[in-house]
Amino acid sequence: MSGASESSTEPKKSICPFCGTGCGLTYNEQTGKGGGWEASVNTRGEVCPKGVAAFEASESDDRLTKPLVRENGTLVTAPWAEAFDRIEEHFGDIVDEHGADALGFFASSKCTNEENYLLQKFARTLGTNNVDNCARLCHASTVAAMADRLGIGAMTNTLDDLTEADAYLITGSNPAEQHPIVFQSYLSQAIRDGTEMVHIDPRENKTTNAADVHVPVTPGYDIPVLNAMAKVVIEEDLVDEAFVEERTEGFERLKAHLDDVDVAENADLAGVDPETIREAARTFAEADRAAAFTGMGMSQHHYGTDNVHALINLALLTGNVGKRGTGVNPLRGQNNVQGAGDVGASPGNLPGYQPVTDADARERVAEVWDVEPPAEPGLTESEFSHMFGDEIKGAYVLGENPAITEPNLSGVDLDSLDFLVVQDIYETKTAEHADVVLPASSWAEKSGTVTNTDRRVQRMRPNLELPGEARQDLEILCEVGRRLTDANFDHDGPEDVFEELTAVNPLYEGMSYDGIGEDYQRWPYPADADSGTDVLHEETFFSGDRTADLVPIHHVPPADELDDDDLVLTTGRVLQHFNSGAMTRRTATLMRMRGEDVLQIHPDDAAERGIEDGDQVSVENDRGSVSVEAEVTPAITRGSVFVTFHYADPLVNSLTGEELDPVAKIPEYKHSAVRVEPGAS
Ligand SMILES: Nc1nc2c(c(=O)[nH]1)N[C@H]1C(S)=C(S)[C@@H](COP(=O)(O)OP(=O)(O)OC[C@H]3O[C@@H](n4cnc5c(=O)[nH]c(N)nc54)[C@H](O)[C@@H]3O)O[C@H]1N2
Ligand SMILES: Nc1nc2c(c(=O)[nH]1)N[C@H]1C(S)=C(S)[C@@H](COP(=O)(O)OP(=O)(O)OC[C@H]3O[C@@H](n4cnc5c(=O)[nH]c(N)nc54)[C@H](O)[C@@H]3O)O[C@H]1N2
Ligand code: SF4
Ligand SMILES: [Mo]
Repeated sequence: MSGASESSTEPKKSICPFCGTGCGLTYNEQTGKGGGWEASVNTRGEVCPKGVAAFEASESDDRLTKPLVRENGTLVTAPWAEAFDRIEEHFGDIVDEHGADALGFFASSKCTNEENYLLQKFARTLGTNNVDNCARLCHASTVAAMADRLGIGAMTNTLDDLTEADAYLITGSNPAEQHPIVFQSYLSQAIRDGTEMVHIDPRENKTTNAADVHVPVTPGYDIPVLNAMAKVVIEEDLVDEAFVEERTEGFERLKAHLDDVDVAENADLAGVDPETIREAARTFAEADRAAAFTGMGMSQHHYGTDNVHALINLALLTGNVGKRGTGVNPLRGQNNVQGAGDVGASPGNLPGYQPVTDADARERVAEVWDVEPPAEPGLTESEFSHMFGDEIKGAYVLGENPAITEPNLSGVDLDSLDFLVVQDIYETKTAEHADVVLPASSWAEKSGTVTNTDRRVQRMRPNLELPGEARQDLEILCEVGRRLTDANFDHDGPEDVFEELTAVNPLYEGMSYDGIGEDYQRWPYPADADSGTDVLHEETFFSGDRTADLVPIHHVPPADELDDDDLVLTTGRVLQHFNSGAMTRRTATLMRMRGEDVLQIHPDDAAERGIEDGDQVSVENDRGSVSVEAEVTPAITRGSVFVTFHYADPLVNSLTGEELDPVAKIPEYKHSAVRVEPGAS
């Protein structure tokens, strides 16, 4: 099953390892670069710069080629057997001494469905539900709100039908840079053909350039904006009365709540012009079909779930759910973050979002696993990463880089763990703290399935040989599973694991490796159309109900209070880097593009502090401090500053807080109080 045996000189059709768009990508042997094939999403074979660079990340000289173990404080190379023996011994000891709940498992949205399925099976058959993936830091709040209201947390619509919308409301999302092919090949085309667009974002960025209305919200003040928009919809008779009557409950209660909302007051709170809010509301509500897109600007707050509830209200009030060209559409982040959740890499859910608390669901998986999973929901990664050295004694990190990406990093003490295993393709900042480092397979060497943002399950195929002694992620997970649990981990490859997955995951039931072929199968599967159900919630909501609730949502203040001279720090992304930068910084193509590890600051805020464009500034709060170059620009709203989290230096997550959303346990990456001063800190 190794990549080597499956790879041949013929380029294979695979799927891009970066964002959730899910473009088809293949290898150009002459140039070593990625090129698109005419796949289901990038139908003309178009790809963005990250797709072009994707193979360079795999061919980097920095790849791990041998297992490493910690000897007298330093990591040294060791045979595989030695690495596995140490994991078996030390994880075994932790389980014996403290119980399996003293372990935390990070699954990987960079890995396939099969690999994530095996990791959660490993954790659960070892005896703990403490298994999670980066969706916790990403769209967990979106998923929670949508599951609560509509019955399932995924894009309601598909990229294809969304081109039929007459208006887009894009909030807290910058698809021009973060989902470039979604933007170029779907949204921009529609915009060129007349679809109007509202962009709610504290910054003017490449997405804003295509907007008809820009609402430059102060980070953290989306509920006032969305409630004010809902108020305008009611005031100006823009409610879809037939839809509200047939498909919703609770209109009077919401209306009573909105009666108390003052558009001008909310606009003032959010730092925007009331007329801009009115215009945004009209653009959305007057359209025949209007689609909402939501991203990290909405989800990454300690009331991220409520933010999305407020957005769902707006979509329901205007009858924009259950039809082509409408809906509430979270653009999913990593290439397989949708899949990692679908296959159960989450502390509360078994595969297919079946709650671990459901005895029947546990029994159904136990029939296949021969071991029953624990009944209590586990800890989320945002929780257990801050309990290292206390309740949590050991951790297994599959393809994540928490040393850079978790919030409030001074509270994440990797060195206080009794035992840390890191399974990655490079010696990352996280791996530097490990007791055992396992050299794994990159996307370019593996087979398996990944699920993109609009619920398409597609197949990856290997184009490169594994470097050195690196092994397939899937083989490694089978070995640790065999050594430490009583469950069956004798899988002879991804197809075999996928078959087991389809038996325990009702959403994937009926899919097959062969059936997917070079195309895709969309969940829920099977459906009316051969390739799956396209638009969700058409006749009934996914919950099975004909109606969804309209719910009053109140503004919740951000966790950090601002002192007089404080600015609001919001963090995010740029086109040429990806998350912790582990892959993108190892590619010549992307490193030639400008780095943009700069702090965007408004000219008035800069002038008040004596800061000029290009100056080194210190950004600090009670949690930490970083030095970064200032970019003085009116693109960022006054009172706020923006910087990416792509670097170990500046380590931006030394500044972010760990206040969590009570429902989704997502941290507040998008609002921290900071002092910004000239000079390095
Ligand atoms: N190039 C690139 N592409 C990526 C990634 C990457 O790292 N680089 N990462 C992938 C991943 S994992 C994810 S999750 C997606 C994320 O994709 P996006 O959701 O687009 O991610 P962000 O850039 O974090 O945030 C989006 C926008 O929210 C705005 N924002 C900040 N605070 C607020 C607020 O309080 N309210 C509102 N309304 N907006 C706010 C920011 O200015 C930013 O433009 O991208 C994926 N694609
Ligand atoms: N301040 C701030 N912090 C944030 C965010 C923010 O907006 N602001 N966004 C959050 C979000 S949305 C996300 S998704 C997280 C992302 O957080 P992480 O998931 O921790 O970030 P990545 O850099 O994507 O880490 C992926 C790791 O997987 C490894 N890898 C890649 N391919 C493979 C493979 O095939 N096999 C194995 N075994 N390993 C592989 C890479 O080398 C890398 O170390 O960050 C969160 N943190
Ligand atoms: S849009 Fe996303 S999936 Fe497509 S090539 Fe770019 S990074 Fe890869
Ligand atoms: Mo993400």
